[in-house]
Amino acid sequence: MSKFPENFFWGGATAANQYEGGWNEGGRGPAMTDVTTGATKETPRCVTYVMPDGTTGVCRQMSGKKKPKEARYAVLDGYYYPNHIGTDFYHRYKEDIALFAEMGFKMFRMSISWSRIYPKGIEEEPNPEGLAFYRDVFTELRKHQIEPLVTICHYDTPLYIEEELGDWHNPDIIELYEKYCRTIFEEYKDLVKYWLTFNEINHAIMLGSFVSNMPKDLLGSGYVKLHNQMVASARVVKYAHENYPQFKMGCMIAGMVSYPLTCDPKDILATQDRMRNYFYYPSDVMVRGYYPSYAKKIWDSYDLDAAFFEKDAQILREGHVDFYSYSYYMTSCHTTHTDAPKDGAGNLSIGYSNQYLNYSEWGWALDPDGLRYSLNELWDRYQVPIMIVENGLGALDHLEQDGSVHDPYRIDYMRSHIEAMAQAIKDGVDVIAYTPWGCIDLVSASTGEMRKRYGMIYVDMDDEGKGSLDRYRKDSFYWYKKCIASNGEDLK
Ligand code: BGP
Repeated sequence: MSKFPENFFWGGATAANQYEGGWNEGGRGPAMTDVTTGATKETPRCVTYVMPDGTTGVCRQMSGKKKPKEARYAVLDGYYYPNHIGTDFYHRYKEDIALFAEMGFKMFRMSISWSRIYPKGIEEEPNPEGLAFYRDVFTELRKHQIEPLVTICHYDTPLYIEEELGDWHNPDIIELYEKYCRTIFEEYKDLVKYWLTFNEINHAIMLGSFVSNMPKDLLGSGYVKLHNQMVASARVVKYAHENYPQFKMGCMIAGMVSYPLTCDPKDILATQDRMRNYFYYPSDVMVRGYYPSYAKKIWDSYDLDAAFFEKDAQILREGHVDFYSYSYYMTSCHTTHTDAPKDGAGNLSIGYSNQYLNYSEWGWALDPDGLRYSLNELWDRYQVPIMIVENGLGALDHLEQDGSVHDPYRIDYMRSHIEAMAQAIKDGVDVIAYTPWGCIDLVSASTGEMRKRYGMIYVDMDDEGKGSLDRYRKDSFYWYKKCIASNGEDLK
């Protein structure tokens, strides 16, 4: 008997801003990702803008610093914006979905670009061309018996909302998001059953884990932003449950999984704090329907008024999700002994080196046991079905003359994580889906690079946007196909 349940959702995951392209086609409006430049692991991504007098400027995307008030975000000559093309799903979705079907996908995670449906986010009527595009995509998936898993917002709130309306700090955005959701729910009710309200919703409060010495008010404002998003999520979850009982609604959390670096009890406590602050805080609310008791301490530490969070208790209770989903790439270590060596760059957090683990070329810890550990922790905490909706190895691949790509490192990574997932299922965890990240090569979120590839399908495109965009099957493509065909048994 297979270690995996019979209807297990094997598949892959993508996001519109990194994959779809067609950024200014079909009536689509811009998102922040369209004014974000390419970069490398050493140089940060920047957003570009123009001042009223015509001078231009850039500011670091993740620094927490904003452009000058009077400046307007703009696409400038002389910069490269990799998200404009992504890897061209917009024009090649049929070919790509056929490849996913060939691998045997049961589920495909993708996102809808909000600004393709409502270009600024504020229009009365949706953009019919945008609606038609996703209808065609979902129909194509259904033709191949692939279940869509749709992220409603994956790092791409319409730029107009970010720039003119004050982003998610402004509670008025909640209504705009609700309108967008009502539109897509009604439009795709016969095609889509599984929805994720926001990608990595804890992103709003993770800034402090990327950048040290962030100003306190900026960190605190992340909790306000997150609260508004969680209220928006709860409202649409409630609406979906009342109007589309067939829908299954999920949260999506960045897997900020931490270990204590030593057995010093101070490190144990510091790590517990960290897991709560960055990882559990949003899902404690979204799954259980209320703020955890430790929340008050966090609000106090940022001088935030508890009444602001508590006023929405009822809707949070009424709009809790049906399942939990998360991205899992790595773990990081934490300690109060600050002289310990740091683990360098990681997209999810900056921590301390774990002497028992190896690290990827981008400095991400390779830790399949951490997947099993986190699955068990999450199951014990929430007791709802769990989807692993992102996992994978960003690595340099080489396209051979004959069109092959030999990526044994990726196969090793996937094998060890699938084995860990099987062990977690044996431990008793209800895991229902595995959709590894970037199943087809796409633009990296943190660096904007193409060279950081996750796919089982290679896309001919480089960091400057040069390439034919042709698709090639990597060795991992054939390996994953066997894995799926055997329901996770054949991992050789
Ligand atoms: C997650 C994001 C994805 C994806 C992934 C890999 O945080 O949800 O959008 O990009 O990380 O990260 P990167 O592309 O930076 O390697």
